Amino acid sequence: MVSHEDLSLINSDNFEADGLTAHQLFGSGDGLTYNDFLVLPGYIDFSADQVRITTQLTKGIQLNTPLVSSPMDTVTESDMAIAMALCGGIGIIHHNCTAEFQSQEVVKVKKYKHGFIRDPVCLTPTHLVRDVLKASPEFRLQIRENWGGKLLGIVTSRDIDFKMKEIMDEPLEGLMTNFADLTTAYDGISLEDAVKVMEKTKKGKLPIIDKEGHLISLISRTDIKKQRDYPLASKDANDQLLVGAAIGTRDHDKERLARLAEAGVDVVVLDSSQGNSIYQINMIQFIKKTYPQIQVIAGNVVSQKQAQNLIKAGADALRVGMGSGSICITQEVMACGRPQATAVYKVSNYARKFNVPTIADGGITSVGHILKALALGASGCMMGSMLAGTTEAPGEYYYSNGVRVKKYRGMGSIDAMESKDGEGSRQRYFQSDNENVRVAQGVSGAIVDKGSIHRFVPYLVNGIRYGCQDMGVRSLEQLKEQMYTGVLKFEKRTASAQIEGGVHGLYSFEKKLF
Ligand code: CPR
Repeated sequence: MVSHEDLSLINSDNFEADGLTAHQLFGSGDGLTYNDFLVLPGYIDFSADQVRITTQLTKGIQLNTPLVSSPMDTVTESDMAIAMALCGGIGIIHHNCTAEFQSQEVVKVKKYKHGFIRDPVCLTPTHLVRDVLKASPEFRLQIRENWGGKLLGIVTSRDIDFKMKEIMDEPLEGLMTNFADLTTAYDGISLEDAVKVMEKTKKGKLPIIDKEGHLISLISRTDIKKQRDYPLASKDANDQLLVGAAIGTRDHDKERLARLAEAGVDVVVLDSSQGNSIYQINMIQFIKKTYPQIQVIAGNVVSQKQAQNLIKAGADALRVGMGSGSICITQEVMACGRPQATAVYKVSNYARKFNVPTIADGGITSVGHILKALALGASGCMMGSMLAGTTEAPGEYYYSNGVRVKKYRGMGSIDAMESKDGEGSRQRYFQSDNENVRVAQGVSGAIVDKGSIHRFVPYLVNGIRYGCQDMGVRSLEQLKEQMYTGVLKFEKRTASAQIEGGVHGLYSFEKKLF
């Protein structure tokens, strides 16, 4: 039985100092990384699925999850951007490529329609069965059209798989189902209506064509059955997926920007390792004046002084980080940068006075790091290595010592800067196109196969929700509010605390995350 005195004591908030406020944690002048501290747990009176993780990516764009894929040529092209947007985040298409390629990738995301296959394999009537196998080894969708693009017929596995060996050298002409016998639908049809047509006609494939009969896309019954819903998907007012693209700040980037704007890009990232420059200020002002509909993420910055210039110029969000990336040797080579936790806290604390969201970029290697970045005031988390190695990342898998891996490289690595279309990458690090001696700021490596973004990102999303629950906050806004008002408490971790916090003392173990 608790006595009266005990009750009044227990009801008073009369604690000795227990934990540090963020202000105290970062007040000492030491630069801290995500591993140098922990958040103290709060009070739970709600379930994890009640946690709202909606956030502002920029002043004008809200996302349902705070996750952003980095504009790197081994991380984000259209496949990644589509998957990220479907899962509630956003992908930023890299610019280590021609302006034409980059804007096409943006178009693919904007034109993406859930359930519609965007690039069905197309061959001509004179192609042979063996060509079908080459073009689409798993032969899921064998469509054929003439070179002008008009749909003439369709070949599916049912037409060829029984007698495959005997007909290897037969032209498709005699095997296909002719256009006249096909059920097709016109572009613009909704997925629901298309499914109804397929149910009625009992067809497995429904080609979608335009008024002239050109093939636009394809719907496949088996694929639809595999489709899931994406309730968190990031969409614009026209119901199209959101997408970003990176650009530099040179004059000819204005041409790139014009193409991206025409393609319908929602947000551009001014891609520089040190964003506090006259070039970037001029570019922000130019974009805000010329394309007011496009949001601008400026950066990278790590100090309040750097942030001030870009906010003044009109940035809609700031990208924070210098030297914390997994592939990065900037701090070693340039002697400049800042430990990432300090950078995120300091810049976010300044930018919030102007309602400018910040994106913590680089150095995230776990869900815990995402949570810490958010707890320090970031509104979004940009990731490279976390998302590289997934099915949707550009590049092919290969085997290294028996392990299935994909390439992942820094944009300032020699490899990226010397690549054919590596101008974007060179610009990010202020290197001229015909420099005799390059100064690398990153390395090139490999990442183990992580499977699909469609499995990995939901794991991150759930992890964020459970983490917020442990901290006792029901939303990312509440997380920030508690941090800034000093309710959320932190603690530094000594070197031995970090060892204690990891797996230790085991002879062997398997780390399976989801
Ligand atoms: P991780 O998520 O892999 O730790 O870091 C990705 C971030 O690293 C990128 O979004 C970018 O800001 C930064 N980055 C990319 N290439 C880099 C090189 Cl070569 N050097 C320094 N930072 C780099």
